[in-house]
Amino acid sequence: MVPLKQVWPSEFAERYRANGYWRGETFRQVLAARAQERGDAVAVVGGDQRWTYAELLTRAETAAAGFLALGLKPGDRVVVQLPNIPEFLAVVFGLFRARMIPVFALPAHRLTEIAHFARKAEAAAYVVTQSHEGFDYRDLADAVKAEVSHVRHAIIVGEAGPHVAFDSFVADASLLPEEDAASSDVALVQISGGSTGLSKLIPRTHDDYLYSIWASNAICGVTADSVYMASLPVAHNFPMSSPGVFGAIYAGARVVMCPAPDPQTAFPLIEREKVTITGLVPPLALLWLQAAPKTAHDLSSLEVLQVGGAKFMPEPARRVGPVLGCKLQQVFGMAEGLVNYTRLDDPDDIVTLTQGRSISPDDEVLILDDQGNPVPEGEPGNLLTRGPYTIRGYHDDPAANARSFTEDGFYRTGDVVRRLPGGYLEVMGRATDHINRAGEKVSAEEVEDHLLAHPQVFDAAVVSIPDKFLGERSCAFIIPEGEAPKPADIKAWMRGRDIAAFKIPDQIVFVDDFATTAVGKISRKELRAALRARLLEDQRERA
Ligand code: OOB
Repeated sequence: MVPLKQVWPSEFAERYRANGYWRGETFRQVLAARAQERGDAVAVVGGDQRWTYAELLTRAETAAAGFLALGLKPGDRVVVQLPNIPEFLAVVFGLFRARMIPVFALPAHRLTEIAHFARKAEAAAYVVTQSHEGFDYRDLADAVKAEVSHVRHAIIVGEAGPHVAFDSFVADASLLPEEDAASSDVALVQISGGSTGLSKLIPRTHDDYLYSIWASNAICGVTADSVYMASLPVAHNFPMSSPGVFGAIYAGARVVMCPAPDPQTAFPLIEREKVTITGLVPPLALLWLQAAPKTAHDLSSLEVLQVGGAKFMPEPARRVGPVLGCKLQQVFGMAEGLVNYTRLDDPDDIVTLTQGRSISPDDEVLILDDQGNPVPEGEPGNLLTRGPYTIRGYHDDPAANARSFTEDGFYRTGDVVRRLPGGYLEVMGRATDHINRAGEKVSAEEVEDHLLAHPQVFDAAVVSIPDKFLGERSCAFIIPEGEAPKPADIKAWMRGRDIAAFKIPDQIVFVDDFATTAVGKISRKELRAALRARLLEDQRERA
């Protein structure tokens, strides 16, 4: 197995420790400590379940024993694909307790993506729920096991069919490893938004991830009295750690698992559980702003609404306070590390016009032109970063690492930003070709690759176009091979590729060729830019 590690040069690691960011804690210790201090406090609520911290610890230990009893070993990687249910925490803290490493997939992912994560992580097991939003994950589990031979076990939360039932796990303290992980070990694996091709694996250590979590608690006002509701899919870095469900657990607060982010589902839960803080992507924030004036539910407990994952425009940003009666906090983060927040006591203009500033005094933020020179303050440039919770490399991917990291360890975010006084950043857009569809990151190359597999597609280029509701949507330009098929047929065929639905092009345009200049070969990046410009031009003409 390729070892999973994340290593900072020793002078950096020493500084991050000396400055008190890396505390030498592990996730196992965090839950054990909370269960000791606040055993009777409610840790998590979801469906008809309410577990105290003591109960969560017991359930995590039972899960750990169950994984070990199956023959899984400390160090094994386990793909976890669960929706917002309390069992998510039992599974994940169970894996931490057994010194196994969760690899987080989103509920929307399908066979193509899961098989890729499982292969790349050399996973030994896969944990899913029986079904969610009409999709039966047990069939997916069959397919993953058939396709990836080292995935030996599928563990199902719910009716297991031929697989292992999570409910069948029995407590057995004698199986649990005595020795804890080192805090510098990899605790978990996040998935990149994938700006080029397939998603990359992001190994995060106990030290670095926990730092981002407790420092986020301080910035976001999360304490033992908070009630954090996970509205977005909990496996995503934002609701997981910014400060998210892990922040809530770190603080000894209460987590509310919201099964779906729409106002009809979320508003009653806010009222019932007296939720104080939650996070949304911009399109959902628009829905909440629309629904709030008409709702009969009492939302007055809500103190902070975080919005991030994609750019939140100033106009709706200004409406959050008056309409929802809470503070807006903009969050600009990435699974690779760096997270920026507007602060709760920032003036309105900062909160509505910027995407915040970074967490740590030791976050190094560079804004460079295309030649690599710093741009003057206030001018847009490419954002690069390095710091105590930003990775130095993806797992087992030298080519991606050479592209995405500088020699001195800065991560090239691919975002174009400008820096305002006080270190606040305004996100202007992306330099690279991905589509930020309502916070879901879609790689143009990955979608093109699928399209090229279609027998009637000669060539394809996928671009983002602005969308009032989603922020961006995807448009595929296709040169057909022979007669052009119907766009609906292409979409239906894409659905058959077993990929997340958010990757299916929203719009398909057939063209005769891609030639834009007489110069001959042009880069796909330029090609996409030219096609995108043409599409926007057409739209303007029609308007
Ligand atoms: C979060 O993480 P990822 O890994 O899904 O996506 C990161 C990318 C950023 O590089 C940027 O392009 C975009 O998402 N993004 C934003 C944004 N927040 C993220 N673009 C504009 N404005 C924002 N507020 O999306 C993520 C991770 C942790 C916390 C929050 C978001």
